[in-house]
Amino acid sequence: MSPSTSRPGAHGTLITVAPTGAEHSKADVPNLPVTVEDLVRTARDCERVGAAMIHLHVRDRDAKPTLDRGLLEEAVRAVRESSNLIVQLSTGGAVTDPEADRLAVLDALPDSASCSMGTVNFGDDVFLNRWEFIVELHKRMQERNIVPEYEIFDLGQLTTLRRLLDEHGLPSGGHVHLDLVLGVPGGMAGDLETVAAALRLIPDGATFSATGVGRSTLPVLLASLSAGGHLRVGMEDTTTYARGEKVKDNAQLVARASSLSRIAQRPPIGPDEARVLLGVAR
Ligand code: KMH
Ligand code: ZN
Repeated sequence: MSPSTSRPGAHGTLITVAPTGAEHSKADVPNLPVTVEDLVRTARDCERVGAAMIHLHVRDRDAKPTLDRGLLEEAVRAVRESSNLIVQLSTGGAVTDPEADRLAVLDALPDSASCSMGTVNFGDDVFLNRWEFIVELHKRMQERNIVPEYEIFDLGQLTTLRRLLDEHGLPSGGHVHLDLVLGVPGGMAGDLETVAAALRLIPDGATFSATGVGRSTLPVLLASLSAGGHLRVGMEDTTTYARGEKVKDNAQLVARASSLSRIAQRPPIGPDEARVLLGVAR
């Protein structure tokens, strides 16, 4: 099996920014964007330097992760109004979020949503994704015309993705895009060998991005670029820019990804080209 490099837009690099996540506390990472205003500023800044999609988790007034419907809708609306980025909501949430709340994220009608392909140890926690839950997420996204990004934390989850597509059909938009998340403690290792092993299991015609958590950020980024893959970067996954140097802001990570994409002769694609690549209608 081989991922697609012939699809429109695949000559360039889709850069997704994941600015916040659910794991870092504001106390530990004071420059983490947590308010809607922060997210709007981040979206604008990151679009300017090469991002085409934003993967959003939202926080409450106390900067704690939440799946509050009103806040999700507000964030989707605000980012759409202030940027042209494709808006992807996380259905992964935090490890403590119940399935019903994670499914209800889709009612905020983002352009895209993440859909994790299996259960994985997540540091000292467990990120639970039962088969029936995965199927329900997939079906609800089909019904609502939301384009999934399948999150892959371990190699076996690529087998689950194939089963999902075989048994329940293609996603909205008809194209399969997945994100390899490497380097989570408990998931697949963040190195070149593991990226290469994943490539063999990616469904024909699918596109992929890759994300390396923590110190695996750069090895995974470079491996993905060299394999014709796309990139996800951001403070959800990385808060250290270089040894002993904290990330300044998300745009700094996007700018670095853009520069390396240009060097690889696969420059960043804009949001409209990314919509064509992913089959996002809006
Ligand atoms: N926060 C993690 C438990 C996703 O956004 O879909 C799950 C996660 C994946 O971040
Ligand atoms: Zn996430």
